[in-house]
Amino acid sequence: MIQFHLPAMTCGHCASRVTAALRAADPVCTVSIDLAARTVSVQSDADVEELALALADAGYPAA
Ligand SMILES: [Cu+2]
Repeated sequence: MIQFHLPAMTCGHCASRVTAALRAADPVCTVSIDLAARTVSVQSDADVEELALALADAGYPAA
């Protein structure tokens, strides 16, 4: 389980963009979002770096 804190993730629209970015990096990952805490938990065999890069590219850099 990998967890990222994404300060830019503020609403449901952001949450779906974050999910889409992670799915693009790893189609079979499991994504769980806590909007209030602005965190996303990802279950994935992909590289943490790769997931972080996908998030940053989508406009949601990890803090
Ligand atoms: Cu938003």
